[in-house]
Amino acid sequence: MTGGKIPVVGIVACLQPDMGIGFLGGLPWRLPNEMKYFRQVTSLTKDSSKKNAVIMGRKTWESIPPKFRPLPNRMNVIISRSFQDDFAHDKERSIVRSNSLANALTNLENNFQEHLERIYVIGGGEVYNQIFSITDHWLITKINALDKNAIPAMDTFLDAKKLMEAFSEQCPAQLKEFLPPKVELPETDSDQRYSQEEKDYHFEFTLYNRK
Ligand code: NDP
Ligand code: 53V
Repeated sequence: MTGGKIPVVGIVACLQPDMGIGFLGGLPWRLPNEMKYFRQVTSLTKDSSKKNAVIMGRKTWESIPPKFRPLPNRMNVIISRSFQDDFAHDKERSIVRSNSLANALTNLENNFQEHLERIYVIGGGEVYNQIFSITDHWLITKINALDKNAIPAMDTFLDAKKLMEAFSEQCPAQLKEFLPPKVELPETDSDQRYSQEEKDYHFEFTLYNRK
């Protein structure tokens, strides 16, 4: 069967207002409920015959605790300029190693179109910076520190200007519709937003579509 192209979706958790995403190669926070959302969104599909692919930079791959990688039930695509091959697929482990983002996307499109529902780009900063022109959607978890005097240290950021130029935030109902029905969302708050508090943070799940 042939179809349109596989949608490419950026997924990221950012601390407001500066859109910080990382520190010293790791995440600046430990938020199990946000991680659960990330796992469900990237693992679940609307069409049960399909899977999702997750594309990540080599540094993000290396920062995932070894016992959690490859991320289960997803095709894990790691990109590094030092890899030899355009697209080397280890089917047993569901890992692909690719020497460029363009090669990774082209090969997924050409060889896995019928089997993949979405391609999620899961980080980190260098890779996000390259995908504003090719993503169809962004799933952004907007995190706020409850105590404005206790902001964690961050050294990696999402380019908010590039995001705002090309994408606009959708209403919460659109987010719900976009996600596979089995993704668990918190109750909506008084503003009808999907938000929750965890540890020292408040966060909100949002969807941005291309303008
Ligand atoms: P990345 O994870 O973006 O990895 C960068 C590496 O990816 C490069 O050094 C290169 O590998 C490879 N790469 C990038 N672009 C290409 C390309 N076009 N073709 C081939 N290879 C490419 O690193 P960052 O340091 O920017 O980001 C890591 C940070 O992001 C960490 O702090 C992490 O915790 C955070 N993060 C945060 C997330 C969030 O949602 N808050 C999500 C994911 C990560 P090589 O050097 O081998 O050539
Ligand atoms: C995202 C840097 C939203 C992500 C990446 C893949 C990530 C990075 C990482 C560690 C993990 C800490 C941890 C524990 C268990 C399992 C994993 C995979 C990780 C994950 O170190 C990410 C991400 C998140 C969390 N949320 N919204 N978007 N791209």
